[in-house]
Amino acid sequence: MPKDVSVQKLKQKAKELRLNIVKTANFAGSGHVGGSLSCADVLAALYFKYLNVNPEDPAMFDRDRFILSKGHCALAYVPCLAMAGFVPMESLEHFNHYESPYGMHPDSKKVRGCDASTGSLGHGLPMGVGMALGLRYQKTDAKVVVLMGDGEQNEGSVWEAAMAAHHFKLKNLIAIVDRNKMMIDGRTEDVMGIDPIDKKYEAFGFEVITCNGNDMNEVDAALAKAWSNDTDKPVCIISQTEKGFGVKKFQGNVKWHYGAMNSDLFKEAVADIEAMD
Ligand SMILES: Cc1ncc(C[n+]2csc(CCOP(=O)(O)OP(=O)(O)O)c2C)c(N)n1
Repeated sequence: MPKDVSVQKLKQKAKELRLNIVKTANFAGSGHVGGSLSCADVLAALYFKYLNVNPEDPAMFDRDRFILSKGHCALAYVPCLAMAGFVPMESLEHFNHYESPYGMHPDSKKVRGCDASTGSLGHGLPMGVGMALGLRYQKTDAKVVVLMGDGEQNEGSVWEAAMAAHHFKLKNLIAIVDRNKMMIDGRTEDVMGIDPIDKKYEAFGFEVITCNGNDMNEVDAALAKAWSNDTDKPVCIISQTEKGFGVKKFQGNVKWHYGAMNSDLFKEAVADIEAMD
């Protein structure tokens, strides 16, 4: 059951998360800022309204499961877990440092509240299918949410899992595609086109919802619809976003898939985010 949290509050959380993303990248010396900033709104809405998770009891039996399939965006995920109380805020200061438990990709054995180790793209949806089936056998109403990249859709294993999700009628599974239209080395439609991605998921038997993933009103409405899924199909949210959203120099700039900020750029990034609504 989603919590009663206003869109305004979720917007504040997303802004706070964006600030923590650039601060963490600054502590680490570099990071996947582009794809982390694009999915900040979805992560904030999930962790502060929708997911039934408990920082006091991260292994709670009937918790909802979240899988960051685009694992390189641990730069957004670990700060979000810190804000939600799963890991100490100070942990952000040694993100990706030597021997830190908080690496560039999340490790479920080291990061409190993390249910899946990810980083090799294309594995989150297959894991999510297994978890969703397991939860059904255990007769809980818990949901499994898998956040994928759009470049990640190039992995064949995503589509094998999508077929299985439909076959097993996994209505407790919510796949989210962060459709920021860019991957590591260019625009998705130049590297290996995925459009029409909504029609592809429809054809694979998903209930498809499209939203502007950088507009909290739309993110909230899309997640509300996904949470009250009354079909027997898995859900796929196509979250239309902009890579680097919130920082002018990063927005829509493929060079900022991954990078290191100098101190001037860091200050600019913080100022841009602070000026957001
Ligand atoms: C199997 C695999 N191949 C290659 C990589 C290297 N890699 C890291 S990020 C990335 C681009 C991913 O693009 P996308 O899924 O669109 O992520 P986003 O743009 O949201 O950061 C790639 C190819 C990887 N992590 N896993």
